[in-house]
Amino acid sequence: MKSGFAAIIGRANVGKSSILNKILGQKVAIVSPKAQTTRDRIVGILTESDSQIVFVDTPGFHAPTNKLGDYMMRSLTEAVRGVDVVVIVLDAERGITARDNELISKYIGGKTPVIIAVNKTDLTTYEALYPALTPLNALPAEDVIPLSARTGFNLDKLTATIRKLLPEGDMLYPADEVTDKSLRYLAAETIREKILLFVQDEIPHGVQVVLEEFDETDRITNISALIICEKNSHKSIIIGKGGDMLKKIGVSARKELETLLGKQVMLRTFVKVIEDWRNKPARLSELGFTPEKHE
Ligand SMILES: Nc1nc2c(ncn2[C@@H]2O[C@H](COP(=O)(O)OP(=O)(O)O)[C@@H](O)[C@H]2O)c(=O)[nH]1
Ligand SMILES: [Mg+2]
Repeated sequence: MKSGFAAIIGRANVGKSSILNKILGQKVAIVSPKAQTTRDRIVGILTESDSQIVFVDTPGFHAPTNKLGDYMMRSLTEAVRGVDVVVIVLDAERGITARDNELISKYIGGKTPVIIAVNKTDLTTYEALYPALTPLNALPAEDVIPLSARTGFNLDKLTATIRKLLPEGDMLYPADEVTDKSLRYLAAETIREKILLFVQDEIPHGVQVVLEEFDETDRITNISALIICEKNSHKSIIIGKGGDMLKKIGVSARKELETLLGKQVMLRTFVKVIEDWRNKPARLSELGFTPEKHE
């Protein structure tokens, strides 16, 4: 039996969470076209007959502009500490940026083996990708793997390469566990994902969703969600004309939650303003970003 931890890191939007979800065949991390969708480390567990890979999904590597960003970068650093393998994800379509190179030079050549995963190959051609792979192949990485979270291309190669690098050991989590996050957490995140998808511009970056009620019975789950945003003007946009936007968010989230929970969901949403919460340490910890976790 082999078991161990593999951290998935990379700049925003390269598809870290998508790769994890596709490998697990289950959505444990929300995904969106906007940067900084993932705010915390999320564990996803792949158990097979002779191995257990514990993936650690992380926030995108960026230069923080507020205290939430500081928290996210601390969470990234912590997530990488002590893992057996680091997977650096790059974006095949966008190419290698200065930010990618920063991460590469930070982690490659250290004591933890690094795999470079070049994601989104479905958006490019071999001819276009090949020149970008050449310099990567010269790096002291365990392997450079072109792959696609969308189509699933080469994800088996990624897991096989990780497996080879893991130490011998017993399972670290129960075999039937897929994530360290609760259904309650996944439910709140599902609602936040719909806000990231439907609400324009920068507004969703200042949104956090808190569940005030999560009450599961045999037939139905009652959920009350508080959507926190930073300004009154944002609140009006999230609610929309005649409540249209909030309704759209609610309907879309409810459908997904019914699939996740396998039963009917009664979802009620409320919007509340907490000015500049992303810069207030007390508010951050109230909203689930607890600094204690990173001591
Ligand atoms: N075409 C394509 N899009 C992808 C792929 N992987 C992720 N995406 C998209 O890229 C965006 C960012 O994905 P996400 O997983 O949230 O990236 P993260 O910020 O690195 O976790 C989303 O819109 C995804 O649907 C892929 O392999 N192919
Ligand atoms: Mg993510």
